[in-house]
Amino acid sequence: MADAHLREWDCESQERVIRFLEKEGERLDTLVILGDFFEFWFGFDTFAFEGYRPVLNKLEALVKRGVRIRYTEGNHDFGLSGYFRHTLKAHIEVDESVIHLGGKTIYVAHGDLVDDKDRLYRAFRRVLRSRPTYWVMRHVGPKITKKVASFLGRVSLGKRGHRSRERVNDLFEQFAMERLREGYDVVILAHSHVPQSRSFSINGKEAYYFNVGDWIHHFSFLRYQPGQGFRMECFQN
Ligand SMILES: [Mn+2]
Repeated sequence: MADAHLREWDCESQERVIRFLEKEGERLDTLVILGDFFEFWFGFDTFAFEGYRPVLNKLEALVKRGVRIRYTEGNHDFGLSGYFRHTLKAHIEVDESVIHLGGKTIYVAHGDLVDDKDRLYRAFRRVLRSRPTYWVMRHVGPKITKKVASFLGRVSLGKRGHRSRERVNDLFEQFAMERLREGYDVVILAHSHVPQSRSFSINGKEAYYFNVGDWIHHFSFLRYQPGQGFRMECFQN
């Protein structure tokens, strides 16, 4: 799952995710978070997100029951170490990564780098996710950093409207096709906030692209079950 964009102290959106995790927790082996689970998270030296307590308590309970968490950083949650690594024992990926499941090679990424023409964003991302910036953020602390983050969040929200949904879906599909042609069996992305499930035949081989969608409008997720493969689903709450 991805793109819940949970906000601190926002009980309603957190409660929905909590109900989902409660329902699935019993049979869940690994929870894969594909970024932007939080509207903002940064790995400060000390715990700085009391407002996420309800959902974090749920994650801690799952981990205690033996569920593993695998977290790919998004463009709103990064520098993840500290709490996620130490308390939740999460496996953290900063960028794209590869998962092997049931004999398939799976490419996973948040998806904020899908548009290779968006040079401005790429430059911004490089600066934002650099050692000097991380040093400054840790140095000025959570209070100021959160204020700056919420300002930047509002700016990026205004920018989002420029591209039509079709154009965004096309971009993501194209990107997925390129990875599939490179030899991956499955490509899983997020970030577009639109659930997608496509199958292709590449060199006579079945290949799949999934976008896990979001938890703002769709409450969608991708389930993998051994023997049954992948299936996009929506949480009915
Ligand atoms: Mn995103």
